Amino acid sequence: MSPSADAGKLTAYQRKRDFGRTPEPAGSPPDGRPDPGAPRFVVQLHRARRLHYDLRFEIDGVLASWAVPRGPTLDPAVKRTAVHVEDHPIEYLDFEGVIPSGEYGGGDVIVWDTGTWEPHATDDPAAAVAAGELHADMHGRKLRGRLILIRREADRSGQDQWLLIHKHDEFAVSGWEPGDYPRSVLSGRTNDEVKADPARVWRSDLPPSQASVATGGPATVEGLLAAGPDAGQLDALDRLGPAGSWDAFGRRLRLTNLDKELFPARDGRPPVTKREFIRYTALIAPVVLPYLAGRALNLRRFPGGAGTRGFWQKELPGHAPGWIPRWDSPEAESGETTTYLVADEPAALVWAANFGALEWHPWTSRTDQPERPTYVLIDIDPGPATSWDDVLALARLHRVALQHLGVVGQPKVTGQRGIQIWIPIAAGPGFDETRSWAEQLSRAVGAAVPELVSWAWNVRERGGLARLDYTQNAVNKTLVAPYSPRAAAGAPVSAPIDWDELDDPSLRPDGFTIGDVPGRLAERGDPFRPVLTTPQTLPPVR
Ligand SMILES: [Mn+2]
Repeated sequence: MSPSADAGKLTAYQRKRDFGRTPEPAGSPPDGRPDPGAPRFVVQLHRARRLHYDLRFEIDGVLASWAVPRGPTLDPAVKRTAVHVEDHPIEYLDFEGVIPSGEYGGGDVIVWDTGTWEPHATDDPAAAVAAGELHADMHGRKLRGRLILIRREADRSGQDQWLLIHKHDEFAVSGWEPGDYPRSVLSGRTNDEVKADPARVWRSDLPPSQASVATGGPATVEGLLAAGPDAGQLDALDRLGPAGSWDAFGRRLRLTNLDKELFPARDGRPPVTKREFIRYTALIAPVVLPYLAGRALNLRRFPGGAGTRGFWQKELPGHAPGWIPRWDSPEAESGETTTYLVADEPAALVWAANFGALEWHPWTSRTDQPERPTYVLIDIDPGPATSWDDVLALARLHRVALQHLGVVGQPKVTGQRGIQIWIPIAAGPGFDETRSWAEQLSRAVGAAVPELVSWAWNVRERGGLARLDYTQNAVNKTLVAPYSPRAAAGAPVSAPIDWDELDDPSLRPDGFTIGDVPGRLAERGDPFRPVLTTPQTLPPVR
């Protein structure tokens, strides 16, 4: 295809929009270079004049697009109408936000599903579209298996009408309705939550890698907290006996052993019961979900309570309800975990809490690209001889190093003795690259304070010093999620903090608990939000 033909691909898209008013990306014409990765797709749920789903396939550097009023389905018995619309720019893949009313397509948009796809029975999908029939194998979080688009005879409306069906294959599910899965796979938010606070907006004045930015803050978190159980539902939880059914987040959850003391007493406060832990989980679920959605979740289970020895539970048990979102690891060999829980909806986290999962440890990569992390992790892991002041000093040095590099990273206390820093990146580099980057950064920091840090692998050879653990930057290695409780007396929480709180003399690594984190969030907002909205490219460490 000639460059001039490529340049014309977005003309219709750009002509319809005023980029001074809409937050949508203006997009640039494809540069003609083949993209090395598998082609991507996105489905946006768009509440404009009429609610519809926009199904977009990456083909030759743009997104070939269809508007599907009733949405794609996995149900092979269902035929859906799809209207072929103008190509959209690649930058639209992660567009989520509010298009002002009065503008073209005015309304709210979420990324309802995304992933990769493969054309079936053709290696020229553009020609297949031109010929009126496209077969697409979908590797999304919601959409799986083969979708088939077939152009219908032109009707009097003049619209380019197509039919969308799902093949009878192993991924087909009878009765499957897209409306049952209303949340964004990118942010965990619903259209209502995006409308209430379009925290993720597109800044068309910035390069694509930085253009998706947060305007978030307390208002966002208020909206998210409001998405949790209401007073009536919390009352119902309080009124349940030791076991029973609880309706929350559109699911009926079977809860057990609610009066069991799960976390031992601390600081003169009584032990924390399972009922209180479930309550915290439900309150926090809409806030924590964006950090978990679309990722395999490793659970640390303590069915006997935090005072007992816990264990890792990675395999989703066979008795899990059928609605629990899950992911089958394609790389799993025999004896390894094959099916992981994916907390794509808040009820799934409440189910895990009832299952004794006191700690939630998400993968750093998403299930659609398990070898491509979206966070770099820095773990300041204190040794027996490391004081809290030493941990703070190491955290401050990392802060300075990140500022020097112009890289955004956000700290959180671990709920135990340490501090972790999460650095958001655009999916692309493999784990070898992120691990090596974290090692270079931490070695530069460690060189400034050699008396505090050991690089010995073996804990007995560390002389009680801290370790800057870059090795967690690996597939299926995890750090505890923001806002996850820790299995310890008093139910401490791994709480995100503002960098300036390092200077607060009352800061403690295990000082925030499930009793006070919801109030702290309502008061101060979520300082970790940049981790969701800053897809960075790592600069060289120098
Ligand atoms: Mn649309």
